[in-house]
Amino acid sequence: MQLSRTSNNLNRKSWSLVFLQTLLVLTQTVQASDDQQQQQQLQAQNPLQQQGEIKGVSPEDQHLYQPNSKGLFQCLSNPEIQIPLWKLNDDYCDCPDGSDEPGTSACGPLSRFYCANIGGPKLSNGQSGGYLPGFKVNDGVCDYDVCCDGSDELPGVCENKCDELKKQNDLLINEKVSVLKKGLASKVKTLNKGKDARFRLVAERDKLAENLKELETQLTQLESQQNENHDFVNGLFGKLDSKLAEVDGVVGKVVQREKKLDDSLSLLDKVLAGLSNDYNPNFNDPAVKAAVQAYRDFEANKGDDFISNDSENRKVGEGFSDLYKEIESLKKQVIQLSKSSESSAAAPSSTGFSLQGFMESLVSSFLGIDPPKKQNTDGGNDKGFEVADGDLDKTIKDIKNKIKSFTRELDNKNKDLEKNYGPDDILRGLEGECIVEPINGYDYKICFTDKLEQINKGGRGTLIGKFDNSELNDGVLKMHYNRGEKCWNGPIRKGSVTFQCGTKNKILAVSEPEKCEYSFVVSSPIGCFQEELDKLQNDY
Ligand code: MAN
Repeated sequence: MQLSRTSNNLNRKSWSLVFLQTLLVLTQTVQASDDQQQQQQLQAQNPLQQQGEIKGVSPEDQHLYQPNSKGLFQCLSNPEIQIPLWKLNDDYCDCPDGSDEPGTSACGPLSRFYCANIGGPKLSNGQSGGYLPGFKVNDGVCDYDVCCDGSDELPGVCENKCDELKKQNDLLINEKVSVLKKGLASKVKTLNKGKDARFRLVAERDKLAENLKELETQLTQLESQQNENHDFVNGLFGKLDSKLAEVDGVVGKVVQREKKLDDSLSLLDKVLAGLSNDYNPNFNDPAVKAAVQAYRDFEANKGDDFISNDSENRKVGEGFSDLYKEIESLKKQVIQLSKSSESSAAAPSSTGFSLQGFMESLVSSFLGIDPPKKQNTDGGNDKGFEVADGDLDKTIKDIKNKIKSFTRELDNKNKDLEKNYGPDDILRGLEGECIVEPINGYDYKICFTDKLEQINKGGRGTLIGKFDNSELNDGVLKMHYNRGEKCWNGPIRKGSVTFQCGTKNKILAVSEPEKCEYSFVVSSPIGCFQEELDKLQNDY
């Protein structure tokens, strides 16, 4: 009995346990089926989650929304946070990264919404499908620029415009392709002109460099010839001067000796005159009588020019001084004459008169020496002293001036060759071309490789800048103009020109984003690039 009661008790307990367990399982099953039902119900009600696809997620990202082994969704950037699937797109933000609400605006800018845009135009990413930031979803605005299918709003709010927009876009693309093709064809001509212009400039630069070299050689020759000639004339007159000094010395000595003789003679004359007058004839001294007689005979026959006087001696001295002066003046004339003849060193004399020959014979006969031998550099045909028109100093001066201006010109050409005229020097192809457009009360004038001007109604042009350089960035060509007129109370004016593809050169717009800094948009064939055409043709 006891045993059976005990056994009964045990059975009751076991049954209770089994019952409880069964109840628990049943409750869980009912709960799970409630969850599933709720989820199914929500899915059925929720247009944001249809046909097993998570709304707002691109086809390639759908797999990220597969439930894990526990049947839960793991937030994409925070996998430790796991939520039941029915919480996806339930308009409540559960995940910190917004990944549970791709099809609603619940997570604001954290989430992003994908719209498929089937049949729509390709977007800038090269695909039709686009992404909108989450806060633009269900805001009552149809964001057709990204979602042409209108799927960013609840059904019925935005009609699908993908077909219509695709047609419009196709027209635009076709137009763009046609402009690009025409522009590129015309660009080839400008490119060729640019290449020719560079070629010409290089040829001019090389010719200039060659001329400059020739002038420098000529200058060196003329300068050394000038020095040589001056040395020659100076040497010649140096010898003449020393010979004259020698002769002057000898003549001086002769004059002095003559003076001494004159003095002695005067003394003797006085002595003999005294003797002749004062001797005593009563003393019969035959020697005295003979001397007196001889003196009286001499006096009677000597003539007027027997004794020289000082004035004659002076004349000899003055004669030498005049000779020196004449030689000095002759030296000056010779130097002048030699300069003139040197200047035409390369040209033979038309007169046939040779200064060198003349000088050599003149000086040599005066000196009684052989004429000096001048070294010839041209095989014996010495033209250095032949007389012709012109002036060596002037020729040298002219050559020096020419060298200066040639050097400046060469420098400018080299600088120009280093300037950035765009890819393949294309801007050189627009050399000399200008375009004008009236905008905002001014005429704006762009001369491509020259000046950029703002012309007022009175016709006065204000220089915005002179062409300086260009750059090509991301397929966009830009020219820079610098060093314009100073702005009143402001900076030096400058401007930039951005090219866009067009069939003609035309100023489309101008703005002054900063005071006296101007920004132009110009359509031109040189703004067209094959890469852009290829991209358009490949992408659309
Ligand atoms: C002129 C023009 C303007 C410029 C002002 C600056 O009016 O060149 O573009 O802004 O001068 O004083």
